[in-house]
Amino acid sequence: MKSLCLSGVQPTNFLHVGNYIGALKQWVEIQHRFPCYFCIVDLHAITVAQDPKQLRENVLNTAATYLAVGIDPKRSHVFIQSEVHEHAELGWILGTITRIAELERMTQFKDKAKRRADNVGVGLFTYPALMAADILLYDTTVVPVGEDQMQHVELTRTIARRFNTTFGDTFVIPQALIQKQGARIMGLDDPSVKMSKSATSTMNYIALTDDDDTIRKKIMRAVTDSGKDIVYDPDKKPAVTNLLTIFHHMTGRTIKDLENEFEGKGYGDLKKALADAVIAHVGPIRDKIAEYRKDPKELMRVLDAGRDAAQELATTKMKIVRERVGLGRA
Ligand code: ATP
Ligand code: LTN
Repeated sequence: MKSLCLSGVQPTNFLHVGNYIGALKQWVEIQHRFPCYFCIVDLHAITVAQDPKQLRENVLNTAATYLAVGIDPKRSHVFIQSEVHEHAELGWILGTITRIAELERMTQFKDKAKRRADNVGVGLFTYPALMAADILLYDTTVVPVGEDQMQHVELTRTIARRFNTTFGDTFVIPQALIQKQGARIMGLDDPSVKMSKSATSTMNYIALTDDDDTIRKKIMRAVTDSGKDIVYDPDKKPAVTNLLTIFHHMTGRTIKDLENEFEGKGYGDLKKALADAVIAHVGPIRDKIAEYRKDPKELMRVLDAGRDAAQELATTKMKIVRERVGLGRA
């Protein structure tokens, strides 16, 4: 079976180092091994209210970010989910074989629904069926994501198997690809919750577009643990563990090496060095994002080519799906 990689990010805000470490950094490596499709999932973004003008800005910022971190459009296809209509169509079909009880178990739904109790749209609930469509439409074998998406990929596998059993072998069963360290970067202001684009405080995350001063300020103000040892211990030292994990991903240095360097030193020393490391790594990415946004011609060209490549596979797959399910006329 041919390997194919697909993943996506919601254009709900500027991407942050959690998105980068948990997802995008893996994409950059994977594109040298498999054909890759990276989408900007705007249909998912509207499962919570978005300002229409801002959404379009966010779509382009997200595309610019993909390229700025090193997604190579000569190797990988970058496209906007809503521009390939088959995503919505297959999402609907898969929704008809997805069980309410399965969707009720999704922790992302439970978290997001809790935060806006009086304003939960049906789309937020059926979100995983659309994500399954994104993945299954392309015979995806590998889905590189952060840990929070594991449950959605598991459900995608269940839905694919159910469809195959009911209608005949149609979909490839995909697999999530999750990093060992860094699959769940925590908030700088609260190491008990994941770093998130939609966090209420901007102190929660380091955006890939933050300027040097902002990066330094956010890191220097990051919450730390009691005690003063700088050791990797997710249970006893969640905040320091998070800072060490980010440090590891920004520099490639091992956690052991970092623990040795900071033995006998204070949290302030760790934070100063981490701020330097993040600025050195994120600075060039930020500058490239700005370049792509200033001259959108290249971005448009990449998104057009990506859409056309995705459309070709999506058209072929949906023809089979319609036939298997018995939709329309022969
Ligand atoms: P939102 O807050 O709008 O839901 P988000 O910041 O959680 O957004 P997504 O668009 O949902 O980001 O996720 C994009 C990718 O980044 C996914 O693969 C997701 O698993 C990964 N990701 C998101 N947050 C983190 C994190 N804190 N640590 C590691 N990976 C993450
Ligand atoms: N739910 C994902 C975004 C997403 C996705 C996908 C990721 C939508 N469709 C397909 C991988 C493959 C999230 O990051 N919140």
